[in-house]
Amino acid sequence: MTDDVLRVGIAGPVGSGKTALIEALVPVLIARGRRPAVVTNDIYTQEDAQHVRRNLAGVLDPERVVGVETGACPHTAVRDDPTMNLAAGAELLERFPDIDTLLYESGGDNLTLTFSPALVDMFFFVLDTAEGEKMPRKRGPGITDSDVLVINKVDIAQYVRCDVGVMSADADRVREGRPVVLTNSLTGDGIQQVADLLEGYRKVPA
Ligand SMILES: Nc1nc2c(ncn2[C@@H]2O[C@H](COP(=O)(O)OP(=O)(O)OP(=O)(O)O)[C@@H](O)[C@H]2O)c(=O)[nH]1
Ligand SMILES: [Mg+2]
Repeated sequence: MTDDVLRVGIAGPVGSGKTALIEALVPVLIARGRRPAVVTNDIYTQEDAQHVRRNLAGVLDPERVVGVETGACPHTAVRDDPTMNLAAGAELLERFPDIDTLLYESGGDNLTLTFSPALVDMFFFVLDTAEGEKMPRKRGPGITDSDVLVINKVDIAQYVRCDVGVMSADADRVREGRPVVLTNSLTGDGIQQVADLLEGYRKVPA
């Protein structure tokens, strides 16, 4: 794995919008001159990989999307034993040596999920307003320690009695200043800010 490839994990509860975030982020990264590729994780299927290929048709070469079927708990495949994901990333880089950004979507999991530092350089944790305003207060390493906390689906907050102001203030408090971004991944609101934070990440030289 070369040092000039930025490896980014994307985690969060089931259905929070991880795939939608990737589908919104990739075109923005490409417009900024980056050359991304995507590895998705599902337990039994290639569902998310197929979704990304379909939704990014004409934007991202479908060959640059690989679906890993973990067969086990999502956190096992990205934290405890990331062998399958490391192999998927290495295989992508071998086929497309120009890749400079590898996005790894974890399968949906609980608030304790983190990534192995052997697999990613930084990770985003995606919550959504429909999970409830309380979520940041529940903490967990995904919420407190991720490099960027994304609060997605701000558009539907009003329908699920979620006060986005409270949710984001609680997130700021438990994260002690680490970035929090409010997004609507279907319209692209907040995605430029997510891209800024990704591009602002600097690897510590080995
Ligand atoms: N209204 C609204 N819907 C969204 C937003 N982002 C995602 N969705 C919808 O939420 C549903 C789940 O989104 P996904 O992107 O599949 O979520 P995910 O976290 O990748 O799901 P898993 O990989 O299965 O854990 C889909 O129907 C999306 O269209 C958003 O910002 N606003
Ligand atoms: Mg997904």
